[in-house]
Amino acid sequence: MSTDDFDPDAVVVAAQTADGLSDFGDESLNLTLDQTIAEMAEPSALSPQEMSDLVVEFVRSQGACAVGISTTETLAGGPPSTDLDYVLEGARSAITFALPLDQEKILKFLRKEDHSAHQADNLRTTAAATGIAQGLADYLNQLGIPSYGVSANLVYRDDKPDEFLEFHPDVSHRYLAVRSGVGWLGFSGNLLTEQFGANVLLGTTVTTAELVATDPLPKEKRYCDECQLCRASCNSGFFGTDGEMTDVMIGGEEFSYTKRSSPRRCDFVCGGFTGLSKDEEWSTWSPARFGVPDEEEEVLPRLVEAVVASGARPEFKGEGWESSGGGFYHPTMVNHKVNISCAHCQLICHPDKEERKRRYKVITESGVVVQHEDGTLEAVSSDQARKHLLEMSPERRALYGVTSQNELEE
Ligand code: B12
Ligand code: SF4
Ligand code: SF4
Repeated sequence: MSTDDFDPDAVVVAAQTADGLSDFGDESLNLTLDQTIAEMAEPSALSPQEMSDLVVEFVRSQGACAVGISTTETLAGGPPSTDLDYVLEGARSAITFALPLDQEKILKFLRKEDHSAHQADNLRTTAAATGIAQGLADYLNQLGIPSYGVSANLVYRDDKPDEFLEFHPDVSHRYLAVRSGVGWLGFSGNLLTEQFGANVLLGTTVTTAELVATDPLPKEKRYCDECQLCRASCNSGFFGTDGEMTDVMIGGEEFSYTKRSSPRRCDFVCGGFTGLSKDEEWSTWSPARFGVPDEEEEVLPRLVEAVVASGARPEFKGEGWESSGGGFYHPTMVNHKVNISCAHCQLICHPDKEERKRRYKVITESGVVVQHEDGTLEAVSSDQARKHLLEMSPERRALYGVTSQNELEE
């Protein structure tokens, strides 16, 4: 048929038969088209496996490097943060996925060459995880399947007095991810994926759709060999040292990670309020050197002191839309930004053990960070860092956690 013979009205008439479906004369063509139209418009035409394939493809097509599905059956008996009903009544399944962080930016962050680029990548990947989860929920909601996009981070339960500061998540992406095979929980408690190790961020969509659960990662793909380089690169004392583990049962499967102390320790260091190593030879990106107490009950008062001091220091610098500016807002603080200053336990954990060792060397040989008056950060030798602080006024030095000159001269 040439384009001159084409009659669009004839096609419309042919397609609009009494049953509302197509009639092109050819029976086999009719069957295929009728099926396609029904499937395209009616989700119930899809089997649970087809619907599962669809949601997995949805998040993969948006950049997920690993995806898993958990159901109320496979999450049964898990900790409270595996209860899907908490965010969506009648929920039956959850799709959890991992988004990789940029490796080049991670290496520059660990070498202390560029703080802002990795932080910006982390913030945008977090936003993308929330956005993809919400996008899938929007899609399913519009197909008539009630669904909910879980925020990637910084949403904490506040149901009981003082619960907010316990940092119990609405839904724990890690628990859902490990149960559904997105990755495996390492010694650090971080979720380790086969391809990018712990260098990923996680997202979840909760749905009332009946989906087919995926299995936990097979043994041969669980690479954590308890090298403990995560613990060695942590200046906060977050990870236990006595071999005690936290064991969690989820849907009849047991998962373990090292016993950790209060999340306040990680807040202290990863939030940028302090960062110097015990031997004073290297630091995180924090220019402050408040000591993290060994005694658990002393951590919170010391953290409060360090947080107050940080408010009077210049903001971290970072210019232009490609940077993270002076940090990001956290719900525990009003009108004051915090910065990702460590994340060593996550960023060091690459599937290749030799790469983990290289990253440990990089971290411990990258120097000590100091802050200039305009807010810029610079990594220098430990001696230069002491000199930098000695040249400050006592008042300004106190903002970095140094209250006596002797501490620097010893
Ligand atoms: C709270 C939180 C923190 C807290 C506490 C960490 C923790 N305990 O897991 C702090 C501030 C310390 C923290 C630090 C970090 N975090 Co964080 N954090 C979260 C958050 C919001 C929930 C973590 C979680 O699942 N906790 C539950 C379990 C794992 O914690 P638990 O203490 O062992 O739980 C025990 C009890 O508390 C109890 N329990 C569990 N849940 C609940 C709920 C209730 C109501 C009750 C009563 C009890 C209870 O049962 C458990 C067994 O005894 C998630 C986002 C999310 N919504 O999932 C991100 C998340 C885990 N964080 C992430 C990251 C990257 C980090 C950091 C590297 C910092 C950074 N730069 O971003 C460090 C890593 C520290 C570490 N090794 O864990 C990523 C992890 C990615 C990965 N590959 O694993 C996540 C998933 C964010 C994301 N969307 O990607 N984090
Ligand atoms: S750094 Fe080593 S011990 Fe820690 S989680 Fe990764 S592989 Fe496991
Ligand atoms: S993010 Fe840093 S301070 Fe927090 S647990 Fe990991 S290594 Fe320790």
